[in-house]
Amino acid sequence: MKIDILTLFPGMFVSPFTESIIKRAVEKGLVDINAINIREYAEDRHQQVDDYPYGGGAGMVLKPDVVIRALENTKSADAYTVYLSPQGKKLTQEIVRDLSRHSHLVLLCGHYEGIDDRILSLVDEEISIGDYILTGGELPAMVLIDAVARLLPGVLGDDASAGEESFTNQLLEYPQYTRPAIYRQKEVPAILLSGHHEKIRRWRLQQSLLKTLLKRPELLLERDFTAEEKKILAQMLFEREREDEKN
Ligand code: 9D3
Repeated sequence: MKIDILTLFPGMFVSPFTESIIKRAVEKGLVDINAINIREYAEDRHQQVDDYPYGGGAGMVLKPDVVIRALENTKSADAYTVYLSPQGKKLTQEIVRDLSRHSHLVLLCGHYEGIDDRILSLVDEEISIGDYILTGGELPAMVLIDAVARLLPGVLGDDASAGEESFTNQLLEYPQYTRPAIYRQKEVPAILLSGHHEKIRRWRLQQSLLKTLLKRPELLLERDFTAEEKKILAQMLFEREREDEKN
């Protein structure tokens, strides 16, 4: 996948993609990430990229001719263009999955000052990462790239890619432990040391269900329960009843 980012701050994109998993994906040639300075497409002698808003008001607005030149020069025939903006559709794992199927993404980073509205006709989708105010679309673009890149074939190991099911599955992760078995008097649940793989699998599912119910109950409203999950939930309720009877 090719990813081109149009930004006034290309330097911001250096370190996030030269570390860890994304770095390896770049090295393997699975993703080609390019940050392009919008200013390169300014044609006047001051390399001006923004101007005062018509009608007045605070701040500046990115000039349509400069940004449109940048977009037209960057887009390929199969490019899919995303404008990162606070007014966009909130990024979800489903959108991430759809984006990961494109061969070329062009990401236009919004700016605190805003862009000339006529630029929007060259954009396929407007995306926000959530309802809080940032200073620009650069960090959201990095979030999007990180989320998309890890879905590309070969980026994660086989072990890790199976783990992708967890959010698709809409359950939170079960608790994990490593050595030592007792740390500051806190013990690892005995079941995990038992070697009973089937019991461990069921315990983990139970923990995932319980944690989701307690921390993110709304996730459960968006999915159905399997027969096994219903059985586990019924068992938990039954055990709670018996605890109540004792008290
Ligand atoms: C609140 C009024 N605005 C400032 C004059 C609007 C505004 C425009 C641009 C506020 C912030 C920004 C900069 N943010 C982004 O470009 C952005 C963003 C964000 O702020 N939050 C979540 N997702 C995104 S994607 C792009």
